[in-house]
Amino acid sequence: MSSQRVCVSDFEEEARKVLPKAVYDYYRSGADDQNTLKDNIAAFDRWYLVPRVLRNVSTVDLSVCVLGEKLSMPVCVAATAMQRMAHPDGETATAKACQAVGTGMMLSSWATSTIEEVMAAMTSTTGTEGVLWLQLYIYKDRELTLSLVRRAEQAGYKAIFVTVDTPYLGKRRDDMRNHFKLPQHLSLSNFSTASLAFSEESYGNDSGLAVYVAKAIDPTLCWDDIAWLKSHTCLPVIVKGVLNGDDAAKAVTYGIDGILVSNHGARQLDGVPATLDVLEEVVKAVQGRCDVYMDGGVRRGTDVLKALALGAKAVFIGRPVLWGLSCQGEQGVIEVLELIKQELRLAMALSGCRSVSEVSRSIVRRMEFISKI
Ligand code: HOC
Repeated sequence: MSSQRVCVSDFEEEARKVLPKAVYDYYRSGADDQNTLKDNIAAFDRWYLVPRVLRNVSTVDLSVCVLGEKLSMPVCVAATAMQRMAHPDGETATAKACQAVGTGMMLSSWATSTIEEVMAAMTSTTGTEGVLWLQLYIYKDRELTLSLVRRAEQAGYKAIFVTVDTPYLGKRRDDMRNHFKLPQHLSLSNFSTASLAFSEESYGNDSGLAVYVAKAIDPTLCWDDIAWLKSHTCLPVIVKGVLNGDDAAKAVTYGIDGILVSNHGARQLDGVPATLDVLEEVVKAVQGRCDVYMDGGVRRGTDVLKALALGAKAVFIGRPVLWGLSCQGEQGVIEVLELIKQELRLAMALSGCRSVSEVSRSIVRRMEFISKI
């Protein structure tokens, strides 16, 4: 590992220097005043770790089973769009890195590599099929939506994560100021027409992203569409973007296979709680009837441990992976994943947890706010 990069923010700092401004801004930013963006990270400091001692932590097993697949750690790669802006190899480099580290990757519908080529790249490193899940947006055009699902099924993807927090795109000021659009040599590779591939000449004076979403994505989405999706695939369906215990309980009644507590990297509705702060509410609401995952603000091994203690089966990381990819392609992503893995191993050992199953609610305590009346 490069001696200069000892934590995720070292990768971010280097990525900021190598990326074009509009690309860095797009990856980094959140919606509106970005209060939730800051809070996703700050939330982890509101929880203390309360270790157990004298437990022989000479070996620590980080492995976990996620959606039926054994992974080397409870840290997976979140869907982030348009990764070839970060590095020429884009999503294929990220997939290979995941395979090298033994974890799973969620591929964005809006990838700059196809569903099939990402699976091929991931499989090529070890000869065994990689653990890939498809993140799905439900388009106004339902046939188009199902064609993505079919392709994922045929390519050997293991689950569908359906995004439910994006009836419209959140207001991202930097993207508006930058009139964001994809660099000309790139397109959303899973689509064949210029308008679906996000490669039109002009999107007017706005962020092209918001224009694209408003045109293509279905804002009428409701629970019946989850039932519709489930009726059209045999893959597990996980609802991505739940922040409310009542929604989580409702999702269970629709037979979903998991919930991803997510505020979309704080890129949609600003002012929503940090994901860590609602995780426990969701876990309580589902009462063990499905697995609960979380993303948002995870930057350190201790963050992962806190999320596991509050009931997450695994966490997903997005921006840290983009920073690794920007710094050094596949190798950079491997370094970020290994960094967090080693930090998690140390945090577990120092907390007296020898395996993920030994991580319990009792090792975290929320910092109390003292009122100054
Ligand atoms: C082509 C439209 O999930 C994000 C992505 C979605 C961006 C819109 C892409 O940036 O949050």
